[in-house]
Amino acid sequence: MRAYENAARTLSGLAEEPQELLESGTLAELPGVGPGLLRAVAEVAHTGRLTLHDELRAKYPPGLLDLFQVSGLGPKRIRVLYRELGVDSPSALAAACRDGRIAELSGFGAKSQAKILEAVSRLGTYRERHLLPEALALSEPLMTHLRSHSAVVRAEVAGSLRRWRETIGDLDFVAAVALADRAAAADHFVATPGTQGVESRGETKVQIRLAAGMLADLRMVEDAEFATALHHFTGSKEHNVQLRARAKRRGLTVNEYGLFHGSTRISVTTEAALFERLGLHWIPPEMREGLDEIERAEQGPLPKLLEVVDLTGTLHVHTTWSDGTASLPQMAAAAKDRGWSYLGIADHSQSASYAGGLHPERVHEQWEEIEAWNAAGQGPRLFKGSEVDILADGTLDFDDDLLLGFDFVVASVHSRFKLSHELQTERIVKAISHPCVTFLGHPTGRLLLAREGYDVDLDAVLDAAEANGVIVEVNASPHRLDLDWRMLRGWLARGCLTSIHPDAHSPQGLSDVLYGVGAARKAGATAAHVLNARSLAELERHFSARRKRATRLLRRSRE
Ligand code: DGT
Ligand code: CA
Ligand code: CA
Ligand code: ZN
Repeated sequence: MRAYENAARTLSGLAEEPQELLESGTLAELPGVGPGLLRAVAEVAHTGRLTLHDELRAKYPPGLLDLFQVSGLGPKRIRVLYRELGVDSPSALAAACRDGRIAELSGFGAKSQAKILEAVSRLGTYRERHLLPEALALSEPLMTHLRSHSAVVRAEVAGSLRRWRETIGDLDFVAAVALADRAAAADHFVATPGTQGVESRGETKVQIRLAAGMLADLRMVEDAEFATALHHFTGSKEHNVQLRARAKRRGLTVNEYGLFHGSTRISVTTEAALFERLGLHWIPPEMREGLDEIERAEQGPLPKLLEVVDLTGTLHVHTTWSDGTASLPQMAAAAKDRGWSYLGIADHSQSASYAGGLHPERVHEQWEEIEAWNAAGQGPRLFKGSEVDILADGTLDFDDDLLLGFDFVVASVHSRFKLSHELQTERIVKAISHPCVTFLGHPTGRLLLAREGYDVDLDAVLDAAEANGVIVEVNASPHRLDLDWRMLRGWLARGCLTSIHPDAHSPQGLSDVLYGVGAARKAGATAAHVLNARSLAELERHFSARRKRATRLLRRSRE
């Protein structure tokens, strides 16, 4: 732990980006950075996460990590508290202080017990926003638990999670519970395993604190109010404001308590019925962002949005050939388990040495493995791809002859994030103008809640992608969700295609397509907008047409 902390401190004190330090080899020369840490930094720099860290997090209760924020507590004391007393969260710690159990521990005493209690009380463990996997992992057991109570007539997740926003502030739940049963239902809700404390509790509203400082709101309403309450707490606020204005124009009032004509309640038992009474077709929660969804739902039914089951396979996955944790056959088997008919392998290119990038000889060896797999015919069909680094000057990290041998190429930026707006734009535009590029990978390089995207003229990049027939991916890693759904709307409105890529580094990572589908749905994407919702034959046709075009263009430019 010390070693990791020291390395983090050293790194944060340096002016250069970790990627640059990795590439130049400077990182390996820094004091305290051995091969293990080097690998760890490379993994974090590239993927935004660390497998070891994920494994450790899975092994310990989530609240345990929050104990590190209690001033005066270090790893040694936390270990004693956890092992001896089962203290696994700040609230458990506070409870143990209050009943004097800390004072009895050897090495603690009454004085340090009092200090610890004070430190816990001062603790503001509220992290502002959370990534989707964390929000889902916390909401699912809560929802199941809530629905298991006999007084709960129906209950749904609302808020930004239901809208599949890329980051989540707090969780919102709406439940239909008769007035007389609310106290019992609230007792049941706050008793969900993992609850760290009750923030507030009224007759209809309960707020609890969960691991990682996440808050969850529960609203209890009459069943007759459920549809409008669910709609209200699903939001967004902007959507709600627009819907209210629409109701008003029609002489009606809508709020969380119901739909009214004067003081008369108009019965609506589902959200669909609410929309219908307001002259609208169904608006999926993902699209309720106060953009143009209400106008569109007035004109006719909204198109059927993309679903995970529409995906026929996926592209842009890594294997142990570069920085993945699973072998090529393991990744292929995992794709098959999902019922996918193809998988596009895209390990890193040669300059990405920090991510085990492949030199041309290794590329040829990998092609042999892929061809042998395909020849065996057990499926899924594997495509030979590469995630090719866009070098600082906008050239690609392999020569043209090698590039022409791939079925597809994802061009991505993994270095020089701090180039000026002009140079960054010029560099990416140049890269995706290369005829061998099939996809633009994670177009802005953002890591949600961790790193801003690079400073680039995204419109100019998208113009170039469109002009060159390059498909802009939705990188479905929940840390990225890049291209952002707001920009994706515009991209799809141009009539251009996207493709949902998990950027998976393990078999489990393939499930990340779920988040990419969420982002695509927010952008109004249907299956027709998405390359990997088409048949294997169509993908083969697309790749071979691109290769023919590239061959022609490259020959012409050589002449
Ligand atoms: P979050 O929690 O920041 O990720 O985002 P939300 O959308 O879940 O926001 P939250 O939890 O503050 O509120 C849940 C929903 O309640 C929100 O999407 C719309 C509705 N709501 C909250 N405040 C207002 C308001 O002032 N006016 C209107 N019309 N609706 C509101
Ligand atoms: Ca919320
Ligand atoms: Ca809320
Ligand atoms: Zn990448």
